Amino acid sequence: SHQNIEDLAFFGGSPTFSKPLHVGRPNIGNRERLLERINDALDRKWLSNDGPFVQELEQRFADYAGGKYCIAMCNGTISLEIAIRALDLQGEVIVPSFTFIATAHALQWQKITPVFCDIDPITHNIDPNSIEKLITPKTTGILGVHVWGRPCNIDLLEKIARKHDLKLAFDASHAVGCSHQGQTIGNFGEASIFSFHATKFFNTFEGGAVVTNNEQLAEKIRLMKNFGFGPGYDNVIYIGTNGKMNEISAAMGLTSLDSINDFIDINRQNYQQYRQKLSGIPGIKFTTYNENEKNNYQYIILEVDDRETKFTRDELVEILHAENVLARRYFFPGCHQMEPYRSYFPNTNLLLPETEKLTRKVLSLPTGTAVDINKINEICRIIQLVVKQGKKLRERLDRENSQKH
Ligand code: T4K
Repeated sequence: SHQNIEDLAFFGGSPTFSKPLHVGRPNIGNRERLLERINDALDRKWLSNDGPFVQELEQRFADYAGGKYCIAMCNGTISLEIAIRALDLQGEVIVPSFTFIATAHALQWQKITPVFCDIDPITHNIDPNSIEKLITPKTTGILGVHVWGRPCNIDLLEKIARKHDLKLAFDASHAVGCSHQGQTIGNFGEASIFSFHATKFFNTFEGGAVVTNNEQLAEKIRLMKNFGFGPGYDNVIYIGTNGKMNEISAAMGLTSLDSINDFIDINRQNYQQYRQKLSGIPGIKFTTYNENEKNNYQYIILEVDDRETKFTRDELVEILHAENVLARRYFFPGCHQMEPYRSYFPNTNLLLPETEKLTRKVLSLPTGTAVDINKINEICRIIQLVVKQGKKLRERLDRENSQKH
C-alpha cells in the first residue's frame, strides 16, 4: 500500500486494486435455488401477469416491509409513477432535491410540479421546517425520501400533512429492511415505494413495489399496473400502464429474500469496519446509522469538508478512481440543478443552501459483495494517507494544475 502522496496512482503510481471496486455490486444469493425457481417457471409456462412467484413475493415482501398490501412492479420509477397517479396527486408536490432524479421525474412525468425542498444537513432528509413556506393552493402532497434508508422525520411530516390536508407518501427505495421507532418502514404515510434495482442490496434485476395499508389504494394500483383492467375480461376502468413484474424477477426476489439477513450482516460488518477506520479523521464525516433501529447498511457515505482537508470531494473521488475504487457522487448535482428543472426554476439553488452544500461534499464508497475487510482497510488507508498528507497533496495538485494552464 502507498506510503506517500507520490505513490498514488493519480500521480502515476500503481493502483491499489487491479480490478475496479464498484458501488452497487449486486447480491446474488443461492444460485442453485434461483435456477431451480427459473426452471419451475419455464416448466409452468407462466412467465408474467401476476404469476405464482410474483404473488408469493408480494406476500412475503408485505410481511417483511410491514404493510398490509404489496404490489410488485417492473421497477421503482414506474412504482412511483403509478402510486403518484393512484393517489391522485396533482398540481405541486413537495419533494427533496437531494434524491435520485427518478423521484422528481416520476412527478413531472404526470405533469405534476416537483417543488424542491431543502434538507436537514444532519439527516440528509427533507427538512420539515422548510416545508410550510413552500405550500401553495396548488400543493397536493409531500413525497419524502428515506435517503440511505435512514427514515425521514416521519412524525413531523405527518403533522404538517394533516394540518394542510396534504397526502404524504415515501420514496423508500433505499429503505428495504429499515425501521422507524421500532416499526417496519412500510407502515407510514399513504404508501411507501421501494426499488429492487440490481444496485440495491435486495434486488430482482429490475423491480420495485408499492406497500400500503390502504386496501382501496392497493386495489387501484393493482389495476393501474395492468392497463387499468378491472375484474373480469375486457373491462377497463382506469387509465393504466404496464408496470408488471415478470416471474424471473420474482424468482430472484424470493431467492434474495431467503438470504436477506445474510446480506444485511455483510453490510453491517463492512459498515463497522469503515466506521472504525474513518471515524475521527479531520474533515471527513462518516454517516452513521441509528443502532436502535433496523438498518440495511447498504450505503457507506462520507462528507468531505474541503476547508479542513484542503482537497475537494471531487479531487478525492478522482484519486480513489485512479486506485480502482469507483466511489460515486450520490447525489450530485441536486435534482434542481438538472434539466428540465434547472431551466424551469432558475435560482432554486438560492432556496436550497443545505442541499447545495451537501451535494458538493458527499460521496459513497463500495460495500456489499464488492469488498471484504481487507479491501476496506486498503480503501481507508488511501483516505487516511491523503488526509494526513493533505498539505503536501494540495501543493502537488496546485503544481499540476498550474502546469496544465
Ligand atoms: N428513488 C430513489 C431514491 C432511488 O435511489 C432510485 C434508484 C429510484 C427512486 C428509482 O428506482 P429504479 O427505477 O432504479 O428501480 C443507480 C441505479 O440504477 C438506481 O436504481 C439507483 N436509485 C441509483 C441510486 O443508482 P446509476 O445511474 O448510478 O447506475 P449505474 O449504471 O451507474 O450503476 C451504479 C453502479 O453499480 C456502477 O458502479 C456499476 C454497478 N453495477 C450496476 C449494475 C446495473 C453492477 O455492478 N452491476 C449491475 O448489474 O443509478
